[in-house]
Amino acid sequence: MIAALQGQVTPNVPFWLMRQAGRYLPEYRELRAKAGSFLNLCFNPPMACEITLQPLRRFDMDAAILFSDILVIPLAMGMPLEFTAGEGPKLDAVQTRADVDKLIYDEAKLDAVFETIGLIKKELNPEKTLIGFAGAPFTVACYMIDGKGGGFAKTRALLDGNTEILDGLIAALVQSTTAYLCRQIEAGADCVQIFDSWAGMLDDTTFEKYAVKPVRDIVDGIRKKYPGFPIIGFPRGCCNRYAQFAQRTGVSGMSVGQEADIKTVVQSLQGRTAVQGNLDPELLLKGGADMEKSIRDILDATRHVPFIFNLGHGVIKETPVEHVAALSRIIKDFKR
Ligand code: 1CP
Repeated sequence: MIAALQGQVTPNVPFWLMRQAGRYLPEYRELRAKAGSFLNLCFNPPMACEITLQPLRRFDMDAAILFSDILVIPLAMGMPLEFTAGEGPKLDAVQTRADVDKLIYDEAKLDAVFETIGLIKKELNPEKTLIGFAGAPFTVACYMIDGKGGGFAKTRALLDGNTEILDGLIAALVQSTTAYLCRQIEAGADCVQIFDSWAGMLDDTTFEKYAVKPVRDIVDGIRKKYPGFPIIGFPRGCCNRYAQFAQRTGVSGMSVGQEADIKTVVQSLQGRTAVQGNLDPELLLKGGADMEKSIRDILDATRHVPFIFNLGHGVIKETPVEHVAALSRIIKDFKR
């Protein structure tokens, strides 16, 4: 996987899946019930380490992704956070510039995350890649402004009007996220992915200001300390802007959603940035011949460029484990 991120067309196609650790796995559900809450799980290093490794035992992915969440950053900045059953995250929404100024990133609150990385690193086969991650500033800001997932009506209103709160939040998040990712790297992450799940909300002007610039600042900040470090970007739902994003941020890999035409993406990136993605998670849920055809089409389209197989978004929780096993076999049997 690291070779692909360094621009090599590898003989075998490396693979992992977004949300590969999660509710579609019975062994995850078992530990989740024991932990009581999702956040207890995230901040319990032995349990978070175990959950990180569960999918690799079953499906032998080439990479493990740290088990945590993008919303631990607002938590470390002093925002109360809760995950309520069936409803997703709830935060005390930021409403004024004074609320933004009160936020102070306290990295010690994330010590459990760095300890988890250390544990995973000890247990993980050294041939496998350990992926660290964070949310991109814009996506994390969406949750901090609206206080929950969903339509992000308050964030949208700010984008159209007074951007002072959003600008202040983004600046604070660039700082904290850069520091957080550097600590993950120091603890043992081999590469990092920056998830911008809601960047699709942005237009041409705001995309440059809120998706490209903050990620470029984070990439520059990381590489000042760790030159050439492999970083994957994922501005989800922005398939017309992947080339612009890759070129302007300097990421090593572009994670590609299922809505993108993979041939067009391959052409636009010209082998300069590794491609990752783009199987539709609905096809993994469905399985069978349709899934297999789509996997083969993606493998064919990416045959001559650096590529990491993945989904276009996270594994859906009703996905049968046999479908993931079938996917793993197809990828492993494929030789370029
Ligand atoms: O068991 C449960 O009830 C918790 C479900 C869950 C899980 C398994 C949440 C709550 N987060 C996670 C783990 C998680 N989240 C990982 C772990 C590693 C892996 O991929 O296996 C990662 C990388 C994330 C990242 C994340 N969290 C994103 C970015 C990627 C994406 O999905 O777009 C986002 C937007 C979140 C916020 C979040 N956390 C959890 C939920 C249900 C949500 C979405 C809330 C919403 O509806 O907006």
